[in-house]
Amino acid sequence: MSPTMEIQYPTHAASSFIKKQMTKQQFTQSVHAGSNLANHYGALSTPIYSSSTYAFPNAEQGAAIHEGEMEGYFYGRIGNPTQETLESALAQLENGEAAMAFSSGMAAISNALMTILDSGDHIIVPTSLYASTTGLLKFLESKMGVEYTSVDATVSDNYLSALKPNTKAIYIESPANPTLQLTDIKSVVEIAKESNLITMADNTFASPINQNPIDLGVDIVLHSLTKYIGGHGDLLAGAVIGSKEFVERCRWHTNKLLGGVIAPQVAWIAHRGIKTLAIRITAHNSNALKCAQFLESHPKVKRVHYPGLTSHPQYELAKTQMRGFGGMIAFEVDGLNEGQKLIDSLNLCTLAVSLGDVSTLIQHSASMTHASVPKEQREKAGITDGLLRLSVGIEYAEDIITDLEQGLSQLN
Ligand code: LCS
Repeated sequence: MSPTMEIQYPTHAASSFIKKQMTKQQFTQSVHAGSNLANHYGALSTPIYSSSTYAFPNAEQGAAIHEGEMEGYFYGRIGNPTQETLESALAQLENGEAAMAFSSGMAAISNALMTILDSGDHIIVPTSLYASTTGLLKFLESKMGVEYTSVDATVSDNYLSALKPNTKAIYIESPANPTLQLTDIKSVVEIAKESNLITMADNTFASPINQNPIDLGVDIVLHSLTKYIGGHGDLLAGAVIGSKEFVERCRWHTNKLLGGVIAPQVAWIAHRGIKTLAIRITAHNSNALKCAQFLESHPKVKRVHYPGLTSHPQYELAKTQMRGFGGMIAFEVDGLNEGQKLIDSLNLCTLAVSLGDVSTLIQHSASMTHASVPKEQREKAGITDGLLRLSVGIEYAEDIITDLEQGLSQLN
């Protein structure tokens, strides 16, 4: 095996599709998005503004800045120049008008949901959903009287059937955690628009390089920046991207009170991550396709869920709404014991939750990320006991495959 680390494009039809669709926008924008040299003495890397408060020029302007009537910084909970650089980059990458960065993905999601939903409102969400998002909805149900309905989001009409007079918003997670199920974003947006509903999409699994929900008509995009955007497993952060009006409500109305603001140091690391996002995602896409093809051909693997496989039931849909198929794979072995045996015998693939890291991570969804979901609901969402989730890193693809192969060879 060659020790070089060139990005390998397999000769699979799907990978030439990925290569063709990645454009100047993804690569050049990643490197430059958000930078504003003139505002920072020409500094190529926006400095970390480690200041919690900002002096007002005078009393009159101080009052105007404090009330958001005049542009300017005054207190770190509302914003900071380093944070603004990150936010501007995120808005550009997702083709949104504005963005706000938060201290975690959950801080972003809870802020957006609480900005939209009032007591008595109803929201429709996918059954296969990040478990803490489901947990948050249960929390909002018991604390605030918000209603939610979970639907199989692979069938768009299920959103239509779940509509109620008090439905306010539709929530999409595509590809979904951990099953990689897709939602037909355009057709769900159509359903929402007919009833004047707000659509929100968690785009964490795809990343803005592979998919832009706003281009498909979605109103609000959510991200855990902890994953691909940070990319190195060294930070926690999140973001809301949407219209200027909505983002300003998240900032001035909700976050001023909830306070889940991103630290300037973390905003700086997240922005640095964006500079290599397109090139990293290209490597994740390419490696994941190779791993998925290997797993699909292995006799100990019962099923592989990866939207870039031609055998995936939503492969055609994936091609219409994604530029690349991402670095996440779910695959099934024969039950919990075999799954645990496999993850315990891997050497290169690290047993850890989270995802989007440059290192390959593997976890067992039923006992880890989705352990809080009752078994019956887990199975309804396609999370079987033998389901393993692989976040394929950017190591040399054959090294990841060799590790998976030796682990699988130890199964019965
Ligand atoms: N959205 C998705 C799709 C996620 O996978 C996660 C975290 C979040 C939002 C929340 O982001 P955070 O607050 O952690 O920045 N997903 C995790 C996972 O699958 N394993 O560990 C965390």
